[in-house]
Amino acid sequence: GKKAFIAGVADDQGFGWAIAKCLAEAGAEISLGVWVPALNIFETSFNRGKFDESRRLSNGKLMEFANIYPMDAVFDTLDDVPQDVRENKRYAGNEGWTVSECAAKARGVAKDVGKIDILVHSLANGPEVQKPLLETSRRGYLAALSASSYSYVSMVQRFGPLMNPGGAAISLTYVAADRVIPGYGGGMSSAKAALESDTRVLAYEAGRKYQVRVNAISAGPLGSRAAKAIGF
Ligand code: ZID
Repeated sequence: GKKAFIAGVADDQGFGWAIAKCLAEAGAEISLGVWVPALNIFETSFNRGKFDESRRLSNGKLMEFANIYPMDAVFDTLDDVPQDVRENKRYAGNEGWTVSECAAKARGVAKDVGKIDILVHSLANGPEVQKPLLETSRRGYLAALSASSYSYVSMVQRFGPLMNPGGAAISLTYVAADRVIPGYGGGMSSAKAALESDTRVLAYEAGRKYQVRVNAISAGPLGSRAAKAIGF
């Protein structure tokens, strides 16, 4: 079976979960990268059976995850993590959650069970998404790009070497990258434009280097936590 690593699942409402479900139906083994501040509630809900109904596969079994890793895709290495984040109580209880450390953990797994075939980036964050671009701060804009665009570059960089030739990386984009969508502010439209351009360049580079495909899907609307937060 294929091995998939999916970053950006923290409940059963978003695209990451839906993709996990499809891959599980197709027989893939799935590992998750869960945003550190959301991990505790995700695991608690999971263990209490809150997701059991949506874990049910057509064969009657429940979808299982081979690994659930804490992850924060705005940090590449431990050196990048500022003191206040290191000491934050939601982060301090977890370790190895930067992108490079997640890849290193996955590599440990890969040694035992084989390399990754499918890499999914289903994450975005724009702290000022509710503000029009005209009112967006530099900090908010750069945060949107860091979480929503560079995070994909970082993942393909760090996970690319762990992927089987013929594998595929995929991210989720939005048409606001090339058309004006009022309400999709805070630099999120810019972030999706960067994501789409980077996807083309990464496809060229990682295609040659690792023989993997790199794509982005422009998603239709889904009532995820992220979408509800911006009233979409
Ligand atoms: P979600 O909240 O389920 O997933 C986002 C995940 O990102 C959450 O689990 C967060 O914990 C995680 N996350 C945030 N920051 C970090 C971080 N630093 N490190 C690691 N994880 C982090 O929401 P979702 O499923 O909507 O989002 C998944 C992807 O789909 C994102 O890239 C979205 O931008 C993209 N997407 C979603 C929608 C939608 O409708 N839900 C649309 C387009 C793209 C869209 O808004 N018509 C109208 C609207 C839309 C499409 C068509």
